[in-house]
Amino acid sequence: MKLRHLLSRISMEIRLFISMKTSYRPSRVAILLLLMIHGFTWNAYAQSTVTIYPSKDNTIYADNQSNSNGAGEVFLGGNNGNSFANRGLIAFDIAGNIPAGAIITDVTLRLHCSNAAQGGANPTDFELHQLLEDWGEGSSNAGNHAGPGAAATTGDATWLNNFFDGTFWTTPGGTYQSTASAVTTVGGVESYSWSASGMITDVQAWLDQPAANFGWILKSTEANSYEGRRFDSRENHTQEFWPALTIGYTESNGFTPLSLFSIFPQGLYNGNGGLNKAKDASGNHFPGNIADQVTIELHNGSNYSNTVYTASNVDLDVTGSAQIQVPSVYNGSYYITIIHRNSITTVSVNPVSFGSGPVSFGFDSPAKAFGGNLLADNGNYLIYGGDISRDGVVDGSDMADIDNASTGLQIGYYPEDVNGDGIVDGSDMAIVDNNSTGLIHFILP
Ligand SMILES: [Ca+2]
Ligand SMILES: [Ca+2]
Ligand SMILES: [Ca+2]
Repeated sequence: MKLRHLLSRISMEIRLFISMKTSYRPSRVAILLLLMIHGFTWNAYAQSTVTIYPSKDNTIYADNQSNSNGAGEVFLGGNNGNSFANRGLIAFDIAGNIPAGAIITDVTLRLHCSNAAQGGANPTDFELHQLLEDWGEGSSNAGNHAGPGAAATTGDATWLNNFFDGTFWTTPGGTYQSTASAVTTVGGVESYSWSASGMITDVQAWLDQPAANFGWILKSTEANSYEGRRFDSRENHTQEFWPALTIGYTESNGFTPLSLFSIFPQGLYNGNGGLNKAKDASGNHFPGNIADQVTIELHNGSNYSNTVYTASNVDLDVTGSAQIQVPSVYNGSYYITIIHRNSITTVSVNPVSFGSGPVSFGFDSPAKAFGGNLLADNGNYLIYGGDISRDGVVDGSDMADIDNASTGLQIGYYPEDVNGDGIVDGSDMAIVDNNSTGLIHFILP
């Protein structure tokens, strides 16, 4: 079945289900389709993991500045016995292995140390730094020992050249970011992992701008002699020992899930961390665990008067939670605004960043609402009720609305029914009266 047909079938089934005009019960196929759609929604932000091997790796030598080891089975890092530094260069094809637009969540580099100076007696910190200039891997091969390196061939990186023998590093020894992206202490012969938030930043940048992906330089702190380590390269005859970069990422597939929690319109609050279901003349107005509906707006983070996205008729469940899928074209920072049919419009204290994964936000403390505009109730915080006219203030005009409706014995799902029990009466007036005395009004950025 085509997705469009499937969606229209589901939409029809839902409309029938909600209308309740007949003794309609959703068919098994409808329930199955709803489950499928639910699963589809969750999978819309799928987590994936991939492990890739280097696109190139090499060694540069401080003492033999025209040597290299492009095609060798190993690369080196750390100071040798004469306190000359060796540095490893390593790069991975990120954009060729991760879909564009993905969000990087985890990065781990595993290297196999196959030889350590003095048996690894001096555990040494090895740092990964982001390289800022491109470099090459030629056909030089220093063999298994690799210590002094071999004469560089065309295109090899050396201490002086990023591409032998035509172009030079801006900074001899490699041009790299001074702050390390990750540090791991290396002792004896075994496998080691580097994993830190700086590497996530690097890989995300390389995915988003492949032309700036020059990989990392691996170097020790270069403070002592005899701290050299030999690591297996991508040319090693044992694939198990190749450098391996494991990357976790999520794909938005067009939507960012927004999960809102602790949305408690005062009138519906049950006094115990949940909401009563709004009623009409014949009982619960909404099916299932839906308490009421709200409108969720995203407003420009630097100009609140600009509404960039609106989701209307969003189900608010009895736990005070609501979920929407925000099109991922909205990837900036936005004020989240909650609009309820008879409550004070309430706004997040700051713009919330979209575009880097699922967003979760709750009005669970005054510090989360702009202007601290929430009502404390035994450890929970409520959205002020009683703005029936939806003009941003609870005052005499809202009282007049209730007065008129209650005189007419209004029963049903009406904005004048502030506490949602299906009847407009004095209990609704009490909420409006209190909040009007407190001069409750909206506070917008
Ligand atoms: Ca190599
Ligand atoms: Ca009002
Ligand atoms: Ca009422």
